[in-house]
Order: sequence, then C-alpha cells, then structure tokens
Amino acid sequence: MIITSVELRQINLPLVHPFETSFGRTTERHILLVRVVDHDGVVGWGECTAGEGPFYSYEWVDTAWPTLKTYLAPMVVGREINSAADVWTLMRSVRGHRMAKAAIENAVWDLEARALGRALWKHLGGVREEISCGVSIGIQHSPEELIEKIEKELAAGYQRIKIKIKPGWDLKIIEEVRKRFPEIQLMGDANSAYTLADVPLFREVDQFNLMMIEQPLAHDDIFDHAELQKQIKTPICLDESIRTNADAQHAIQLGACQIVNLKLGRVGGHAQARQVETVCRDQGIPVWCGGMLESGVGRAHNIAMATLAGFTLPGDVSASSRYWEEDIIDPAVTVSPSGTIKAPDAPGIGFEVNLSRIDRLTVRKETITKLDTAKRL
Ligand code: OSB
Ligand code: MG
Repeated sequence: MIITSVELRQINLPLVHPFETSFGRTTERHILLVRVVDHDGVVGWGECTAGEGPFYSYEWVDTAWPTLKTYLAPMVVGREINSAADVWTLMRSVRGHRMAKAAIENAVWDLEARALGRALWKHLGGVREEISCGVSIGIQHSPEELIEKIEKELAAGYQRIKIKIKPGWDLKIIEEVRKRFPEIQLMGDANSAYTLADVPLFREVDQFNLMMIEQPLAHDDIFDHAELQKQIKTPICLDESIRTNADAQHAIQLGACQIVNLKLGRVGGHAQARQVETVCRDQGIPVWCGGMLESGVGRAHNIAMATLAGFTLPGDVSASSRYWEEDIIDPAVTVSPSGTIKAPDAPGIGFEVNLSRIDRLTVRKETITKLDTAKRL
C-alpha cells in the first residue's frame, strides 16, 4: 500500500468529570487524531495518547504535532509499505516520541484491516471476542465521594476498581475503601509519587490485599522497584517505566514487577505492543490494557489490543459515557452488566468515525502529502 496523505487534527473535548492523579488534574482533553488515506482512497484513524502537558511523560500534544508533521508523516507518505507492521521501521531514525509514532502506525493498522475487510482485533491476532473491564477513579474531594463513585461503578458491572493515590490520599483511603468493600478486586495507582523512603507505608498497605500497586516509584525507574518488591507482598505493576520490550524484559528479570500495564501509545503502537505482550506472556507475567482518557478512536484501538492472549486481567478500558457527553465514534463504547466490552466485527477498528462531529470540534488541522514531503526531504 501507499499512504498518499496524513491528516493531523486537534480536537478539544471536555471530560464529563475532571480526572485527578498525583501529577495533576485534567478537565478537557486535547486530542490529536491522525487520519491516513491510501492510493485506493481507503482511510485509517489513529489517536495520539499524549496529554495536555508533559506530566505523565515528556510527550504532549505540542511535541507530538511537530514531530508528526516534520518527521514521522514525511517518512511514511508516498512509500511502498508491505504491511502496517513495517511502519515502525520507516520511522526508526526518530528516537523516542512513541506516542506520536503510535498515532500514525495505528492509523495504518486500521487502514490495512479495513482494506482487507477484517476486524482489526482479528488482524492483530486477538483471541477473545470480549474483553474484561475495570475503572480508574481519580482523586476525589472526600473519601465519601470516592466510595459513592465506587458503588456506582460496581453497580454498572465493572470487574476491578483502581483508585489513584498520592501522599496524603493513600493508606487511610485504602483502609476505608477496603472496609466498605472487603471482597472486590481493588488496586492503587501512584503515578510515581513515592520513593524508597516510603517502604514502611507500602508495608502497611500490604494488609489490605490489593491486587497490585501501580507505578509507585520514579517514572523511569526499574531498579528501585525491584528493591521495593523485595520488601513488600503486594504485587507491583509497572506503567510509566515500560516503554519497550527490553524494558519489560529487564523489569521481569530484575523482579521489579509481577504485572504490566500495557499502553498502546506509551510503547509506540500495535507492533511494539505485541512484542511487549509476547515478552510478558512467555514469562507468565499478566498484562492488562491501560487507558489515557482516550476518545473513541483510541478506545477502539485499545479494545483491539486487549483481545491478545496475554491480556488476562481487567483493563482501564471503560464506557465512552464515563468520559464524554458524546463520543466521536458510532456506536459509543458500552460495557455489559458483567463488565465486558465486545470486540466489534466490522472492518478496521470496527466503529464508525463521526467526521462531521470531529469537524465541528477541530481547532487545528494540517495535511501532509507526497508533494510536501518531496519539498521537505
Ligand atoms: O496512570 O493509568 C494512568 C489517565 C491518564 C494518565 C495516566 C493514567 C490514567 C488513568 C486513566 O489511570 C485510565 C482511563 O480511564 O483512561
Ligand atoms: Mg498508571
């Protein structure tokens, strides 16, 4: 196939409820969408999971945009591509910027699957027709508010509850939630808010039987997590620290984690995600699908990824209505009363992308074609 154009768009989409983590609060998402078109006019969509600022990772919308425009899109446009799995290689001279790379590569995966008339999840090698879902609940104003939210999500059927923690919103909160819900699958996500000086705190957390504690220490650390894991019983799950399959290999080998949160954008797209999934599965490390407050396009890609064999735990992929008044795909993503999402049968990501709604939400747009590429390179 030959990609004839790459269109970048930014849409701004307010969240139904603000989302607060140890690194900040988000009220409106700035979402970078990528639309690719091939020589037959087949279209594919990808979403960049970079945030509104460089807080979860150094990547954010304003690093991803120029990286895509000036470097990544010109590397892909006009080239003969055998398969979407080869897009990564075309972009290999760019270091890092995995969320930007994932946005364009995933768009090509969607396009390729549509051209073949196949559901993306099947094209990727997925093995399950429905995925298990949990929710990630941000830091609230009070424990009562948190407990109320948990009640609501459990009633909706979600299989696992993740609460965000930070210094001052940790042990006491976990204790209260556990007291109220003694049996549920419960976990905490610290987003790197702690250090090894907090070992005593995590030893206290051990008594509350959490499924796992996610990314307690530095965003780029593996070594200290291994030290912490030696001193606590609660399984450590790594998120931010796992950017490559080598990271996953090293973390597993060192004993830095027993579980991996796999995020499609963080690792650089479907081809890289499959490699991380393979490394983990080969070594008996369960993975689950992380979320980045995605719009429907990114959510649909997450659903496809989460059908791979290694995704044996409920992920942070939940219903569109938890995030948006109205999603940009049709139908919106819905969750069954038993907390599952059915992988769609339609070609590509399997949802219709609502272009007229996207047009209305677009705050900037740029198209890279072969002509521009010839000028630039
Ligand atoms: O650490 O998993 C995280 C959202 C933004 C950035 C980082 C994280 C999250 C979430 C939300 O936990 C998951 C979701 O519901 O999309
Ligand atoms: Mg996390």
